[in-house]
Amino acid sequence: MTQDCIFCKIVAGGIPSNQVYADELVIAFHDISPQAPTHILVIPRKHISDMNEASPQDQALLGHMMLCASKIAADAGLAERGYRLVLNTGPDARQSVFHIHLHILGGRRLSGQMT
Ligand code: DGP
Repeated sequence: MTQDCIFCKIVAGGIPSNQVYADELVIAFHDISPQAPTHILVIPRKHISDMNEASPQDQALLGHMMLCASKIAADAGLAERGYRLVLNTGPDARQSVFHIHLHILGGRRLSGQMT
């Protein structure tokens, strides 16, 4: 837990979230500012600021986040039509919360632009 991290506070239950999944390593909840009909964030319970801070020790955790995202997307009905997974790192990517999170975006035809 990092004192000033909003996502650490969500993990600790100090800030409410619309949670859709939780296990011993990650939680997932709806984004407060959805960019698509379905916009869910998957975050590790462990505080990792961004991908620059991730280490080989986090390999299994990061893989677990990806596999949880695919299960959550399937449970949300996105498997057939598809969805996008996004993980922003740093200012050029416009990362705004410095606790790693995987965006699951779906429920509409997304832009062909990756930028
Ligand atoms: P990023 O730009 O990749 O750092 O995305 C951060 C996302 O986190 C952004 O889409 C809005 C979301 N967010 C920020 N604060 C909160 C919050 O308190 N609750 C929820 N559910 N989402 C939040």
